[in-house]
Amino acid sequence: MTEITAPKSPVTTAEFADEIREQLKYSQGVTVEQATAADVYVAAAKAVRNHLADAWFTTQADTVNGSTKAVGYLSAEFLMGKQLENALLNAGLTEQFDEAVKSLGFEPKAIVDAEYEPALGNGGLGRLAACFIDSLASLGVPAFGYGIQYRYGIFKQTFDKDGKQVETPDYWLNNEEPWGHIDYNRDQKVSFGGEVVEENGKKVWKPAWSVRAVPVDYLVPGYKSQRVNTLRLWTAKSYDEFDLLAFNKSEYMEAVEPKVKAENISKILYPEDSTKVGKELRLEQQYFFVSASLHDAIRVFYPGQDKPDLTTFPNKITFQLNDTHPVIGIPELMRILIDEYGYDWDTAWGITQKTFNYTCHTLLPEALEVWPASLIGELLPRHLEIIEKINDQFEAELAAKGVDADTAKDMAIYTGDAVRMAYLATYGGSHVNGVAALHSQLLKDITLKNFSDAYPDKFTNVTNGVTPRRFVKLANPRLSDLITEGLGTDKWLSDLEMLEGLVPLAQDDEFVKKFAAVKAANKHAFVGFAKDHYGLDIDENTMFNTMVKRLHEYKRQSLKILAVISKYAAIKNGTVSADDILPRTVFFGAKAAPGYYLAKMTIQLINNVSKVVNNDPDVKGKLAVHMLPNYNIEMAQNLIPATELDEQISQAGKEASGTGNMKFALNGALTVGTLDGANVEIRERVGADNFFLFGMTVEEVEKQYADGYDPAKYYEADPRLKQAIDLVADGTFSNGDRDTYAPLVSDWLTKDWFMTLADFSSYADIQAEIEKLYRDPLEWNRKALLNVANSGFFSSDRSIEDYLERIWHTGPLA
Ligand code: CR6
Repeated sequence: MTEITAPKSPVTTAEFADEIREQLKYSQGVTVEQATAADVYVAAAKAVRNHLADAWFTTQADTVNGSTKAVGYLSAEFLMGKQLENALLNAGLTEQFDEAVKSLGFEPKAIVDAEYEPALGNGGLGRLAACFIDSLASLGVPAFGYGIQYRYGIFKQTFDKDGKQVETPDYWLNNEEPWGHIDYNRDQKVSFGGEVVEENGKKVWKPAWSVRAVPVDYLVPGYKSQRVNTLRLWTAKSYDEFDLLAFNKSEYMEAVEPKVKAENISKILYPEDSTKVGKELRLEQQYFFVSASLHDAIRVFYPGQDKPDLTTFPNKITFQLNDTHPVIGIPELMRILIDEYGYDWDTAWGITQKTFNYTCHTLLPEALEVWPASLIGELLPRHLEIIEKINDQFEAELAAKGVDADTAKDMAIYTGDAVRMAYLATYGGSHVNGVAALHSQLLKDITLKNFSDAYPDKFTNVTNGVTPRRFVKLANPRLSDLITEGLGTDKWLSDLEMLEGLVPLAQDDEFVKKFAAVKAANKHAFVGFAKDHYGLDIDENTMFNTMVKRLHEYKRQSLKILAVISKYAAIKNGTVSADDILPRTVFFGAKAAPGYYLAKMTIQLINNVSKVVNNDPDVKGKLAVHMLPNYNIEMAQNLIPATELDEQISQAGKEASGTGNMKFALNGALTVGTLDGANVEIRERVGADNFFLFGMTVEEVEKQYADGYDPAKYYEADPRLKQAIDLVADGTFSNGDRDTYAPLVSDWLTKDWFMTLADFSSYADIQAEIEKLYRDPLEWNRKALLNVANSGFFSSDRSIEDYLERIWHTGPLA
């Protein structure tokens, strides 16, 4: 990797303080004396943004004028997290900021904390997109992130007195948002509905209504690359402010209807994760941002040209489809090329197929989007015609390849009543990738097997990664300093595999003790964070054991809570002696999709186990459980560095990759996990001795399904499990009420689709091994350090390099 020395236009502390003062005065309209932390945050954000402007313009110019193909990352979600610290780091202004802010009489941390976290994503997929655009900029690759500026991000989570999840809207734009630049002059028109007619032998779409897509540009600064890319998020505006005729008749609600309808499109992020939601509005959102983005790319790369030569389009930009959400882009590009620019079908198809690539992020069949043809026909009639024609062509191609009729039928993109978006993406693009080695293999063997048989060369893998700038440097400054000390350089931040240089230091007891001291300090800091944010009193002399991720049955928070209950019961019964108890604090963080009944009930159970356990004097100092509300990036940045044991316990074959697992390993937690997703690769790299493996393999899971899985058998066989489930059933965690968790208990005993019960015994058994090691702090920390040293592979920089080589075939700007 080329080392480019960073920041342009360095400023002194005094100059930066002046810039903040100016922003306060001329843009916020307050004096330094009047300013609050929130004012200073906005002023500092604008000041740092100004510093990035020149590099942003140069990057844009080089992107358009150069010969390096750009990357367009089409994603319905970008879960960015707070921006200020990251922008300062990448602009090389952190120290100036700290000093400047102090000179103005503020604490730097208070200013950074005043930012409201933008939460335009659900979980892993959205955060991955944010890590990828950070890495693209840091590697100097010209790129655009394209998505939606939702007015409401993922809901805010609180709990009611019964421990149930309560969702409240996340109105993040209620606060001044200094990063996004709204650009009314580069808008796009996006149309819907109506009909297709024939005019002079040509198909002409006569849409019924249109919305105005207005771009909001976010700067994406690279770390030490001097490059600043663009994240362009579209917001929907109405062409008709209101209907004056209706207004004059006092029909006020009717008068604003068109505006409301248009603006609804970018109003809210669907709070679903790995689940299919077939909603009309969701399809509108997808088409809205994809259509605007494709037109925008043509505008950017062929400025001022009425008749651009779009056969060169795939040389200008390659579009990555982040899951199926943007797949409507395939028929949309066909439509643009044929209807708007007059290309013939075959030329248009050649361009389209070269332009797109598809990343699949799931193994759950229900999470692959399938749209009713009637809905597409109503909303996008021309696109449905194009999809039908793509399907005809596909069928002919399969027949020519000798694929039998039954198989071809199974592979249909268009079934007559539905459109399978994953199949459309697989056929309509050049490459398909999964997000971890195991996942990509299972896609080929199971989910997309027929496609892999017919088009083996399309399939590849790119294992996910996370950005070390946010998730090590910013989240864990103490560890970062120690790594820099150990390696004698901070270059590891742009070349994470350099962490391997720490391997020999794992044999140096003094270094391991320093590493242990970092963890202890992070735990101490988290205790303060938890006190401030949640009012909790946490005992830092306990093992910090964390499970944070979306609440989903396949992730098996149930397994963890049942193990906690079983431990609680053992302490209560005196089955374990006081000396044998390893004090633990268990942290959960998880949002459940609002309509996901069993997931919400699991949250309620965790909250009530927490209430009972934490208030029971018999287990005081030995076991505590906390369900932390509203898991988000900020919490991740604080909790992950403080965690000692991380839970990655999904049923084998269900978690496509996971990225939390990578963040924990890089921050020196040991993992207890199954052979699932990227756990497999983490374990391979950190070493089997430094990973707590338990549970069934994919093959064993498949065999159980085939043989007819019976969860009750496991309930009867392991008294620990039986006791835990009985305590849930008998009302111990519901004030004696036996009905509260009856649906959950019944699901466990009769269905248990993700085989929590079958894996319980091996999960409970491995706890002894975990606790034994924890009692030897030097050995524990040695292994934790080896996790850090061997996890450099999981940088999103490496993921991007894999995409460049295997899929995009492009590279950094010259
Ligand atoms: N839920 C996968 O489930 C993966 C991320 C990013 C997910 C998870 O294992 O790490 O994508 N899938 O690749 C979807 O969102 C469909 C996720 O975040």
